[in-house]
Amino acid sequence: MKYQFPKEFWWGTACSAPQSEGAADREGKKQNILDYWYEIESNRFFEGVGPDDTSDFYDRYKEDIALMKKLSHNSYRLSVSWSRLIPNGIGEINPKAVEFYNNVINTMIAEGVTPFVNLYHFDMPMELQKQGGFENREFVEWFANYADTCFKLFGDRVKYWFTYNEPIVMPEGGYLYDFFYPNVVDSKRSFQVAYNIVISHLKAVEKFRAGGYPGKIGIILNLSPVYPRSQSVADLKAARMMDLFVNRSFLDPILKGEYPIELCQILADRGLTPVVCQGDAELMKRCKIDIVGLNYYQPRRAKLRENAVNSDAPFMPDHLYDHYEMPGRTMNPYRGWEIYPRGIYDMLIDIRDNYGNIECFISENGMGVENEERFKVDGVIQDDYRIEFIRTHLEFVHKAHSEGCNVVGYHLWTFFDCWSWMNAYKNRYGFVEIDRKNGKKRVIKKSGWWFKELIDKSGFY
Ligand code: BGP
Repeated sequence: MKYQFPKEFWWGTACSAPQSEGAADREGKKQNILDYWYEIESNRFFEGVGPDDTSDFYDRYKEDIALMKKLSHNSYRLSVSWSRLIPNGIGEINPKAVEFYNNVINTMIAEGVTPFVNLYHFDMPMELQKQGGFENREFVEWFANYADTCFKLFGDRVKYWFTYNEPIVMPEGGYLYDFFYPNVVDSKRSFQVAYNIVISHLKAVEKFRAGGYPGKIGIILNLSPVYPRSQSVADLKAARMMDLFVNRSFLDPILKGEYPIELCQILADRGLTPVVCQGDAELMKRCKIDIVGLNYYQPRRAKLRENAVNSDAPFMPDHLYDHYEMPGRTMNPYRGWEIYPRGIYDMLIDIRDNYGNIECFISENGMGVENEERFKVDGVIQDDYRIEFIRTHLEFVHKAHSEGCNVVGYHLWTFFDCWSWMNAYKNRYGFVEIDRKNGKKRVIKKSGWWFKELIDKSGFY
């Protein structure tokens, strides 16, 4: 075997509650921001498909978990829907939700699929959003209590917990660049949101430690190694700026216990420093995690800004750099993301060398493709491009592992085709097709079988 992985390596996939469960307004669940956003602006969602029309995991979890087992997966990351478990965000627990998550967790364990449970995947309960959501400092207590409720209810069986998936998406998408609800465009508010999320994560970790729950706790971060256009001082500086905002802004406070001084200075110079509370700095130093999940899809490339910033424009991080489109780069044209497998290696080396080689795993990696039905032969999608994508990335994961990176697993995004926010069902990512024309029938794609063989052999040639 040319690429042999350890026997105990985690193999599987990840998805989230809002993208897979469906049953958006059934059995006690109340609205989250996605349900609400869709209600008021369905035009922003591809072909008008909303969060009520997903993979129906709520009703079909048994069938789906059986399929995971069939494909030899030993782990799966799901998320708890906060607005299903605690419909108002705080207060009463929904017994139907407890029953559902208990059933899912128990079924997974019975099938030999270890549950990795994430607490927040972009789905703020609407009742909390109405009270300011992340912008309200009280949020940190709301989140910590929600996390503690989950630990108490499921912590006897769940051994891998994650506070957030891609926390940067909320300040970036929801408060800066208008690709997520609540569509605020305001850097000061965005930095406050980012800061409050970090503190809420720390408070949840504190609860986990205080409760003495067994298992590990971590967070899932989406990282993109940043490459400069050239070695010119100006391009290097642009890359450093981009890196500070897209990677270090969450990595450093969470893994090192402090923000990069340079980043603090940039915000201070512009009067954008978030409001902090007494004790926050100590909390940051104290509450360390056990494991970090790394989502990797694309690299980022930076160059010196080519155009001056309009002096009327309020500050945005991308005033400090420009995106660079490297000639000859390989693209996934459907998603508009560059494909650069070496980036996964550079990211892992960064964690090894600059973050104490903390235990980590690839928590998302994948390729969304539009109109996959055209690749069907005898009813099965022949997704050789996905196999190629995974294989080339895994070669670099293997290289990083053999060079001492503490990487313990690989999860593809995602198990079955799912609803992807504004892109809805445009791009398909799954090992398993959801045939929407035939009652959402599950059909394993070629890549699903290929990955099963890889897991069975703990590697590939
Ligand atoms: C990640 C998210 C996932 C998933 C994936 C694919 O950023 O954690 O929720 O959606 O990206 O991206 P998209 O759905 O935008 O194509």
